[in-house]
Amino acid sequence: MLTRIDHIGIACFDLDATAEFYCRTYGFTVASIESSQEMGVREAMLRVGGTDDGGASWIQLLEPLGEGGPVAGWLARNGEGVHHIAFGTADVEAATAAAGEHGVRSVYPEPRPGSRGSRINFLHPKDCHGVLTELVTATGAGGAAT
Ligand code: MC0
Repeated sequence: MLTRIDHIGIACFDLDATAEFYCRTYGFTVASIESSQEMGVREAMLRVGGTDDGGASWIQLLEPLGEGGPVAGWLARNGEGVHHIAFGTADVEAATAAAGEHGVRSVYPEPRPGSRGSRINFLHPKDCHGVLTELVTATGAGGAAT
C-alpha cells in the first residue's frame, strides 16, 4: 500500500544554486546532500514543513554526476524541471509487485539503495501516463528522510 507522497524529484544543472533558491524563497531547509554513483546523481533532500510527530514532505534536487546517467539524459532533452514523483510504502517489494499485477513494469528487478538509507524502485513512465514513479521504503517511519 502506498501511504504518502514522499518526495518530488527535480532535475537541475546546479544543485547548490537550486537549493539556495528553494531555501531563500520558501524557507525550506537542506536535510542532507549525498552522491550516488549507481544512480549517477548528486542529490539534496529539502525538508518541507514537518510536525511534532516528525511528519514532513520533501523536495529532492538531482544534479547529474556525469554525462551517462538518467538525469543527465533527461536534462539534455528537457532542461530543468520535475523528473519524478515518489510514493512512500512500508514494503517496496510488495508495492512493486502490486503495480506489476496491473501491467506496470518496474525499472529494476530488485530494490536498490536510495537516499538516506531508503530502499527504492522505479515504475516505468511509459506505463504511468508519462510520469517516472518511484516507490520508497524509508529506514525510519514517516518518509525517506524522517
Ligand atoms: C525518460 N522518460 C521519461 C523520463 N525519463 N518520462 C517521464 N519522466 C522521466 N523522468 C521517457 C523518455 O522521454 C522516452 O520517451 C522514454 O521514457 C525512454 O527514455 P530514455 O531515457 O530514452 O530511455 P531509458 O530506458 O534509457 O531511460 C528511462 C528510464 C530511466 C525510466 C528507464 O530514466 C531510469 O532508469 N530511471 C530510474 C533511475 C533514475 O531516474 N535515477 C535518478 C534518480 P519517448 O516517448 O521519447 O520514447 S535517483 C533517485 O531518485 C534516488 C537517489 C532516490 O530518490 O533515493
